[in-house]
Amino acid sequence: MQNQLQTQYELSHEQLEKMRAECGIDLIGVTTVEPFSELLPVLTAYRDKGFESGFEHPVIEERIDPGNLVPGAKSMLAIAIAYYTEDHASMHRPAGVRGVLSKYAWGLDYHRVLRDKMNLLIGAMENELGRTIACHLSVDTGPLVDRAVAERAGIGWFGKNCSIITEKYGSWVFLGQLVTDVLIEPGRPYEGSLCGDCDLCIRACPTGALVDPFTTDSSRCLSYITQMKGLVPLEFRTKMGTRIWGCDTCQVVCPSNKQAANASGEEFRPEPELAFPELTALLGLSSREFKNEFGATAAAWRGVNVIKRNALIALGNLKQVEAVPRILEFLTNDRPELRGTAAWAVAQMMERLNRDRPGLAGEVLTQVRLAAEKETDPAVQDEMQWAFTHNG
Ligand code: B12
Ligand code: SF4
Ligand code: SF4
Repeated sequence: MQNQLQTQYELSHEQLEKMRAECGIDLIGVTTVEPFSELLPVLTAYRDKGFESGFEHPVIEERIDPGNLVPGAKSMLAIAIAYYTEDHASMHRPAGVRGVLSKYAWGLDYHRVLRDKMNLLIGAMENELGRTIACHLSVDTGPLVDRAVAERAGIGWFGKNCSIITEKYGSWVFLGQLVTDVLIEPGRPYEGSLCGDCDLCIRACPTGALVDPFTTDSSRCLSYITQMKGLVPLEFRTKMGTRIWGCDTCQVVCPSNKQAANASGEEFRPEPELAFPELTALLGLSSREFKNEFGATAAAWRGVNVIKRNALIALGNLKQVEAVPRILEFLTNDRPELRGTAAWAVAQMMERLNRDRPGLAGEVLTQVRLAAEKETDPAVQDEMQWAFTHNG
């Protein structure tokens, strides 16, 4: 009876393992296309509590039903690609006044890398089966909950920091999935989370975004905040430190990442000038220059103004007095979030300016006052007013 059932599967795990290695995929798992019914209350509560970022696919019913994505869907393949290369560990901030991009944006944009590898996998499966297969592949921007798919396919377990943690590569992996009409035996998920009593990530999170184990309030998460448009809420600006894009804190502290194997591919090898960009250089980039320099990374999709705003915040946090003349130019910029953030950034330096450069301190206050008089955006006016009342 058991043999009869096994012969129904069209590809064995051995065949899949061979294709995985040939296609440069680090981990592969299989699950069914059964709906993720248990996620319905989780995703609904997440939305009702206001924890969503707005980057999630909007229709919850579609997020939990892989079977709808392909006619005759029978299985789902989950893949993981590791991105922590041997160079990540030895990377140091080069000299100069610099910010930092999250490690996930240090190499090539993972969306492209994973899509390419999954397309190779589709080709390999078609070769093996001698037929065209129906497929729906997605990485990040598809309807499915990538982490839930990976967990059910046995790729890893949920950490209390919400990340999928794998035995071999820790949580430094990107996830993708392929819904297909090929019947493959499903793998087995881990039996729950392996975090045990640890709560290091929850204690280390700078903003309290991990409001409960396994739950991130996006509106407090610096990964979201560095990507949001407009003015960053005041309470998070100093907490951003020198983060220009994303946040790695809850993964860096995780013991499961201490022994993580290095990524083997070349795609994510870091380039120090991009990983730790020079802050005043960022302020000077045009949209075209930004696209040329950062367009191939995962840090480019929100455009240059979000990056400039974050660079202004980082300069304010570093109290970079030398950058004051450059920052003051932004008080009359055509972007309200840059005008307002520039006022905040110089206000961070007033104590130091009053002490070390009183002449420049007076000039700063004059320029902020003049800008405030001309300002028409009420939110920016508030920022400038705030800068006046916090002038050291
Ligand atoms: C929206 C989004 C964000 C938002 C919200 C994050 C979040 N936690 O949901 C923001 C912008 C904040 C974000 C940040 C990051 N993201 Co993001 N993001 C997504 C996206 C598009 C959707 C996530 C989603 O659906 N969330 C819904 C909530 C409810 O899910 P969840 O928080 O993961 O919670 C799950 C578990 O907690 C579990 N659960 C619930 N209750 C319980 C109870 C127990 C006991 C257990 C065991 C589990 C459990 O069920 C939930 C659903 O699976 C996915 C891609 C995708 N399409 O899925 C990428 C994705 C999750 N992001 C990813 C990455 C890399 C990141 C960052 C690490 C980037 C960075 N360094 O800055 C951070 C991590 C922050 C964090 N704490 O999660 C990767 C994760 C890879 C991995 N190894 O897990 C993904 C999968 C993209 C990809 N394809 O590789 N992200
Ligand atoms: S990514 Fe940063 S801000 Fe977000 S939950 Fe993790 S530590 Fe907290
Ligand atoms: S830091 Fe501890 S609690 Fe957080 S994900 Fe890692 S093992 Fe789990």
